[in-house]
Amino acid sequence: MNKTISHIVHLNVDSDPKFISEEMLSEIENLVINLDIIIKKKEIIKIKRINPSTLIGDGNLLKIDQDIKKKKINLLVVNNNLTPAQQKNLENRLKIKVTDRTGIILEVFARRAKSNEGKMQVQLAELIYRKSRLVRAWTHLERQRGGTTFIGGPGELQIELDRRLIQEKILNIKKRLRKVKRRRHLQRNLRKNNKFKTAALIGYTNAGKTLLFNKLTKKKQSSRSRLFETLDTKISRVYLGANKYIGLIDTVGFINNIPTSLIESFKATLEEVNKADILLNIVDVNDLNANQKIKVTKSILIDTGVEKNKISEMLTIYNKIDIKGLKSSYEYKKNYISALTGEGIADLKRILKNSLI
Ligand SMILES: Nc1nc2c(ncn2[C@@H]2O[C@H](COP(=O)(O)OP(=O)(O)OP(=O)(O)O)[C@@H](O)[C@H]2O)c(=O)[nH]1
Ligand SMILES: [Mg+2]
Repeated sequence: MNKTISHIVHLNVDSDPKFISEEMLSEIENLVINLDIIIKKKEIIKIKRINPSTLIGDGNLLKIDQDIKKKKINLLVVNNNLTPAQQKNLENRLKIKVTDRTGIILEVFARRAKSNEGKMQVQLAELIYRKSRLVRAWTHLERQRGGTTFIGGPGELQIELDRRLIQEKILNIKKRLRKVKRRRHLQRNLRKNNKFKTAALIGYTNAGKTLLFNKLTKKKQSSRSRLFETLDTKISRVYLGANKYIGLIDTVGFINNIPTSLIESFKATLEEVNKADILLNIVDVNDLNANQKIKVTKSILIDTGVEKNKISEMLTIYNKIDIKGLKSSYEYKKNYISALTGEGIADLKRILKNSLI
């Protein structure tokens, strides 16, 4: 079977918010590797102005074209968002499949989705993406492996779904998701009757939310160094001492430039977050982009309809203090923990107890 061999480009536009480009490149690299795609070349291209028709300017495209031929590359990944026209122009020009950041993120989500609800939400996001762009879908011979429609495999067949059909499917999934929402609502009411307060772990993907959830609840949810390991929401009790409990919620992680179709579709999952009494923003303390990621997290919360005061009262928890041996510099700081070694967890429980009860 022919492999997908890719070239990854991250465009650093002068006017971009100041995310560190190298980190952004390694983030997309990580996602692409997770899709079993070979990376033959990766580069950061600095540009002053974007080219409206292809995003990437002529000079750079020429070089990319040469590489494609030399290295037998069959997929160009652009770590920015492309308009449908730009995507089409690039494909026509380079004669290979081109995908953007949204395409890659949707594909990763599709592979990770396990529960019915997760699958429905990802499917909805894909349909919204496809409908708004009317891009041609690439049927995937690897569908059985959980892949979907955004990256071409071998022998792929290009099809275009009728817009009406897409719309029908969208309505159908939305209806099914509304049922999930009603069920959640009932469950929440039950919890309320039990006088359970809830705290939601939120934040950038890979920050350590699930490991912390496991530590606090003694559960064994899958926590791995893979972006978007968690897609479904889980809730479990945590004992805080003195006969006090809270419900702790673990949920899907966030990412910069998250596709709007995903935010739209994950509203059922994220509702749990909206209704939580307190939000804990888990941040990897070693992350060079930590501050940018905190901003991203806040803006996604706003987009998903979380109340402003809940966001301003959100607690930021710095995780992974065990890495780099910086323990002593965090020793007396509040909100600094290691979900791995358990440092700071007792303090965190105290903070939760005080703020919730
Ligand atoms: N060294 C160290 N590693 C940690 C710590 N917390 C989490 N990790 C690791 O970081 C990786 C990501 O952890 P997860 O718990 O899956 O992260 P997450 O925030 O749930 O990620 P998503 O589900 O993708 O949103 C895993 O490999 C964890 O073992 C920590 O305190 N110290
Ligand atoms: Mg997780």
